[in-house]
Amino acid sequence: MPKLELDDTIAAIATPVGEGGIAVIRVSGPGAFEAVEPFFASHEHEKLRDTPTHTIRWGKFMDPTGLPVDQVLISCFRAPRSYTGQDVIEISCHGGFAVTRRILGFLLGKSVRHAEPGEFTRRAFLNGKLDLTQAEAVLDLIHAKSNRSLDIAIRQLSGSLSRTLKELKDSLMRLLAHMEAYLDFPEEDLEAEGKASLQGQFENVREKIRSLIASFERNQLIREGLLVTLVGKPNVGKSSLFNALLERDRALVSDLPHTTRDHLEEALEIRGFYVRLRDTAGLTSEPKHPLDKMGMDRTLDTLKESHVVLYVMDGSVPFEEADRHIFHLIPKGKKVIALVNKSDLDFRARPKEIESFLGERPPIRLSAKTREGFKELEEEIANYLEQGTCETGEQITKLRHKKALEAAFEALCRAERSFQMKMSFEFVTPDLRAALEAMKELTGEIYSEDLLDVIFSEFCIGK
Ligand SMILES: Nc1nc2c(ncn2[C@@H]2O[C@H](COP(=O)(O)OP(=O)(O)OP(=O)(O)O)[C@@H](O)[C@H]2O)c(=O)[nH]1
Ligand SMILES: [Mg+2]
Repeated sequence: MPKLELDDTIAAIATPVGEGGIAVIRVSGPGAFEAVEPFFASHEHEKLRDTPTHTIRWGKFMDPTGLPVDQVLISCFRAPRSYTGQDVIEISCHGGFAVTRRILGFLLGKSVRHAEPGEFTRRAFLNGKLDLTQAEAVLDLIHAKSNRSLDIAIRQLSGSLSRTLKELKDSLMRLLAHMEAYLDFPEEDLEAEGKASLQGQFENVREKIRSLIASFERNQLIREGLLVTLVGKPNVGKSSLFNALLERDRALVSDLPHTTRDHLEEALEIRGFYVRLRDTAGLTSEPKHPLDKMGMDRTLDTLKESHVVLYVMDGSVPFEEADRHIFHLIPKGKKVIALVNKSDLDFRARPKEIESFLGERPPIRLSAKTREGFKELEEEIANYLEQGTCETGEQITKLRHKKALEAAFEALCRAERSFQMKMSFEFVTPDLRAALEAMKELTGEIYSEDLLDVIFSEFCIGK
């Protein structure tokens, strides 16, 4: 990406491409008002340059020959009270492919250029409207696929992570200031009380950083979705359960074994969590057809990746040795929820036999046909996610955050070790400073153009 300036004016369509009720074209920069003025005929014959900030004007967007292009609403925001911190105009026009292109086309020219992806938010960051973690939260908010990820993104955008990081930075600065004070007055001997207090400060910051790092793993499941896979013998009703959970006929279902040959994946939301549900080819101890074998190999690969395995049995037929065999194909350590399907039919599997290998947790009896037992299943999945993810306290969402915090953590631990070894404070302060720098990189107080390019290139144009 070329080096981006702040003092030019940019424009882009901020809404998705296609047809819709309205679309918004956003213009930001010192020349925003002048750029739109020649094309706007206000209903009240008012000039845009006289329009106060945070007001909306109705009128027509005219082409250079004076012919109307569309009826529009123009929202005016004057610097610094705008999203980017600059003069901003948002043109709300009708949401059509041609109309938005035409309006944008007239605006772009000598004094206005097309915005790069994420450039509006990049300007907001450069103008101090957002710190870097908040700018990243804008992207998380747009990409959120469930209520839980949305909650985390909005909290981060509101600045709650920024406040926690600021507290950590302040604590590190206090620690550094104490150490430096003793450096300046080497004759002053540090008393036991002072040492204990410094040690307490080290521990406090260290543990807070550790807890933030740990929140990354938990959040990964919330963001990227829990992979939940249905496995079992052919014909036990995996595809029927898949369809019933999705509430639509996505997978083929038949009473012929091996109906499903390849796995299918669909997203759904369970109690606010983003879940990726997978249907798989039925497993047998001895596949007869080469295609069955290929399907089974795929199922075994899927099992390795899964976070939760829904192990399905058919309660309407006697339990077989094959059920036990399949159960043992599930890799150790996976969260397994055992399901006995077809509860609407007579129960012919003997519970004792099932329990003999499932262990202490009884299976959930359910029916793809009547949806009996679905609540219990959803609860079990949600409980698993809540245990794994919903600790109270602040959370981080990006690998970048994790890496910066790990760098801060390591530097802090080095400083703490030197302090405990009673080394001169000259050997402690450089590591403390390194920890502080890592924290500043996290919030964007220290940044490089390359870093901004990486972060904002993930954004869509117009954000
Ligand atoms: N009565 C009843 N029939 C069911 C239920 N679930 C599935 N079936 C029937 O069982 C048969 C097999 O269902 P599928 O969903 O195709 O089974 P599958 O496990 O996906 O089978 P494969 O794809 O071959 O591995 C079909 O005839 C379904 O209508 C249920 O809860 N109750
Ligand atoms: Mg199937």
